[in-house]
Amino acid sequence: MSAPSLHLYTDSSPNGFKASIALEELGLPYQVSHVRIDQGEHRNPGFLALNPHGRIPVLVDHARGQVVFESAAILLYLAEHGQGLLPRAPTARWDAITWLMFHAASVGPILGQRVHFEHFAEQRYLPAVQRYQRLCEDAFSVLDARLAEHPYLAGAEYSIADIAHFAWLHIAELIDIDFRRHRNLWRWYQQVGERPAVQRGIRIPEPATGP
Ligand SMILES: N[C@@H](CCC(=O)N[C@@H](CS)C(=O)NCC(=O)O)C(=O)O
Repeated sequence: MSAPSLHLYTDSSPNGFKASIALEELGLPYQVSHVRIDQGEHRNPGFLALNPHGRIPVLVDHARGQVVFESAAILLYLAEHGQGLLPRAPTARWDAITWLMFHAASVGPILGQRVHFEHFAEQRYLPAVQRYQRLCEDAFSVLDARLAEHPYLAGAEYSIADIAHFAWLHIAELIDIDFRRHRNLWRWYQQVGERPAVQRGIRIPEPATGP
């Protein structure tokens, strides 16, 4: 049997999970290469030839000779390729794209900086910690208000906008960034997290076995 056309380069991380969840949701065949960030593999010349910014995830579609990086672009590519996860009706479609971009431009970077300053920075710089805690709470409030009015971010339909947000909120929860008081966001988070494809997607790449 020939290898699947879609090839995902990823690591166990929020941006990587967006792509693997979408692939699982769409039921598309794909192969996975585990790019171990902790071993600097994202700085290898072969990987930099795919993404000059040296970040996962990267999706290669061998059939079309197409390389896509940036997780939001990968989600749009997969939605088009797999014909799903993006509503067809124009209003809901643009709502999904709007919330996807809100994620890409605001929620993802804010959570990324918060995690860095709270957990990984060599020194604890309180103004930065407080700034990203405040920005994070603002973003959570915006999401909570939207989800008070609609079951999903694009409205009635689950979409790539939900996948993008879920992946980062999953990491937030794992490291005890508490958003339960945002009750609509928490309800949505639990609901999305129960989806079998989401459960599978957050286990990719599979943990290595053996030495
Ligand atoms: N805006 C990019 C961010 C990608 C990103 O930062 N990926 C992280 C893993 S979640 C990474 O590759 N980090 C390696 C590094 O920062 O050197 C996207 O959405 O794909």
